[in-house]
Amino acid sequence: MDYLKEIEGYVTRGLLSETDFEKLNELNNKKVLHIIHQFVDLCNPSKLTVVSDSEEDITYVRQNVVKKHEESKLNINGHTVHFDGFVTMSNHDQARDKGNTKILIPKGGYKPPALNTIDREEGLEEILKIMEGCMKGKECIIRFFCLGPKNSKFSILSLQLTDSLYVAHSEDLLYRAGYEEFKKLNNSEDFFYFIHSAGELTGDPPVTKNLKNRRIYVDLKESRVLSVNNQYAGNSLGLKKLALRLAIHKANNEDWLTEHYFIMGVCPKGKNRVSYFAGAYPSACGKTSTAMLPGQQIVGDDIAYLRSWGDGFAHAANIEKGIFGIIKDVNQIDDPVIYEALTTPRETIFSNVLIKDGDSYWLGMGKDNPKEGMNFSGHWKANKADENGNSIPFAHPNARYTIRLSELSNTDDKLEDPEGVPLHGIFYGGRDSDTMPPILQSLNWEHGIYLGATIESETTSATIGAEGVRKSNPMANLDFLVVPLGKYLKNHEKFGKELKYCPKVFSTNYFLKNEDGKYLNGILDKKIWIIWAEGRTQGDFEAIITPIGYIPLYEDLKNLFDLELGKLYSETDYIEQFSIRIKNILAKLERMEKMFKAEKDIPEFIWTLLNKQKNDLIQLMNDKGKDVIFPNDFFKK
Ligand code: SPV
Ligand code: MN
Repeated sequence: MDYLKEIEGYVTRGLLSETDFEKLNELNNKKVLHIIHQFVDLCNPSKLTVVSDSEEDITYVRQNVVKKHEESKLNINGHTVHFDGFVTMSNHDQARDKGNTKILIPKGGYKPPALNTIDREEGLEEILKIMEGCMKGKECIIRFFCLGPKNSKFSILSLQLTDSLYVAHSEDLLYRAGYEEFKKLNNSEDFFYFIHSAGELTGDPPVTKNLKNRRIYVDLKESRVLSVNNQYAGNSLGLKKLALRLAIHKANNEDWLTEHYFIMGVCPKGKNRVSYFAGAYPSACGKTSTAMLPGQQIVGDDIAYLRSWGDGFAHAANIEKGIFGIIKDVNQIDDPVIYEALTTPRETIFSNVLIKDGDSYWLGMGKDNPKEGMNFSGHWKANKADENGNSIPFAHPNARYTIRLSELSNTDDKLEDPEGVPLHGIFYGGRDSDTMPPILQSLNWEHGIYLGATIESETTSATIGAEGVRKSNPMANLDFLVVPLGKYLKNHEKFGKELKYCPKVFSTNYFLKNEDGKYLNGILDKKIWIIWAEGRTQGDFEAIITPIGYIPLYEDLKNLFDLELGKLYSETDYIEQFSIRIKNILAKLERMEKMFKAEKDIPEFIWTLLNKQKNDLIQLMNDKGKDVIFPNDFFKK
C-alpha cells in the first residue's frame, strides 16, 4: 500500500492539515507512515496533529492541554495541575498498574515469572479490539523523541501517538525532541513506538472512564507498546516505563545495559572534584532525593543506559531530561532543592495534589493543608471517605511533579553530553526496616551484582496494591525485567569484567528502624553515606571488612557528619546502625534462595556468594557467641 497517498487522503478528509502532512512527508520514513495509517484506521481520531521540534508546535501542546482541561493553570507562573482517574482508594489510575501490564509472548517464548504475560496473538486481538475507535471525537498527537542525548551512541528514537495532551505535554518536559533526528534515520525501521489512548473520558477535568479496560501491552517483537484507558504517566507515557521494558530487551541481546538508575555527580566538600554515581532504588525509596541532595549535581533521576567506553570506564547517560518525581514529603528541610524548584515560577505539572484557590498542597510539605479543595477524588473535604469507607487523603501519596532538569540550579552540565558520564560507583537501595546497614561496600564487582540482585523493599503507593509488604526487587528493575533474570545478571557480570575501571558497588538503606519503629536516621543523613562511598572510590577512607561487605569506620563518619551536615554523630548511633544483624540477614538469605530457585539459569557466582555468606555468618555467630555483631567486634580476636 502507498501509505503516503493514504495519509495525503487525510488532508482531503479534513483530518490533517497540509502543513502537518508536509511534516510527515519530510521524514521520508515508510514505517512511520505505516504505523500512523494503521492506528488512525483503528483508533479513528477526528484530528491529527503532528508536533515537530519547533517552538510553535510545542506551544500548541502547552496551550491546548489547558484548553481541553487536561491541565489547569495555577497561581505561580508556568504551574499547572493534572488529575488522573479515581473511583476508590483501591480502584484508581494513580499509580502503575502492574496487573494489566502484560508482555506479549510469541508461541514458545520466554515468560518472565514475575511479570504478567499473555500469548502474543491473543493479547493483540484483545487490545486491538479495545482500541477500536478509542480516539473517536478526539485529537491524536503525533510526536517524535530521542531517548538519550542527541548524536550519541546511547540514543534510541521513539514515536508517540496519543490522544492525551497531558501525555504529549509531559513528554515535552521529560524527553529530548526528536523530529529532526527522525529525519536523519534515512528510512530506517530502527525505533520504538508507542500508541496511547486515554479512552473514553468522563467529567471535568476529563479522566479515563473505563478503568476496567485499562491495558498496557508490551510487544517486544515489534519494539512497541500499546496502552489504553489510562492517564497516569507510569502507564501512559511511552518514553518512560514502557520504553524501559523495550530497552531492557534490546540491551539484553547486545553489549550494554538498561537500568532503573539515577545518575549524579557526587561533590565532597573541600575536595574540588566530581565523581559520578548511578543508583537503583524501588519506587518511593529515596531515589530522586538522593540524586537531588544539596551540594550535589543531578544528571538523571530514573532511567540510564550504560555502555563501556574507550577510556575503560562504564559510561552512563540519562535517557530523560526531566523529572517525574514523588512530591510527598518534599519540604524545605528534607528536600530543599526540589522544594525551591516547586515553589517558584517555571513550567511544572503537578499531578494528584490538592488545589485550593490556585495553590497546590501535598502530603508532608511542611505546611498546614486547607480543610477542603479540589483533589484526585473531585471536591475534597476533611474526613472524606470512598464508597468502601476508606479515608481519602487530601493529596495522593503517589502525587507527582514533572519538571525539566534544565530548570534546576543543581543540574550537571554533562546532561546532554553524547558520551554520558564515567561511573565511579553504583548504589543499590531498598526500604528495609531491620536488616541491612545504612551503607555497605561490596567485596568486588560480582558481590556488587549480588547486592543489587538481592534488593528487598517494603511496598509503597507507587504501584497499585497493599503497602508495607516486603518484596524482592533485583536492581529495582523487577517490574520491567522482560528478559530472564539469570541472563540479565550474567550480562552485568560480563559488562563489569570487561571494564578497565569497574564501578565500585554499594548498598544503602535509609529506612532502618529501632524496636519502637522509629527511624534511626534523619532524612539528610543519606548525604553522608553517599559522600563516604565517593571517598572509598577515591581511596580516602579505610573500612572494616565483614562477611557481608565493607562498613565505614566511626571516626570517618563522625568527621563527615560534622563537615557536611554540622551534626554530631554519636558512637552509640554508629554501633546501632552498623551492627551486623546475623539472624535477620540469614532470614533474608533464605528468602533470596527461594527467589533465585524460582528462576532458571541463575549464574553460578550468585549461588557461590549466597552460600559463602551463609557459612561465614553462621561461623561468625558461633565465634562471637551472639547474633548481633558490633562493628568494633571485628577488631577483636
Ligand atoms: C517509578 O515508579 O519507578 C517511577 C514512576 O519512576 S513511574 O513513572 O510511575 O514508573
Ligand atoms: Mn522509576
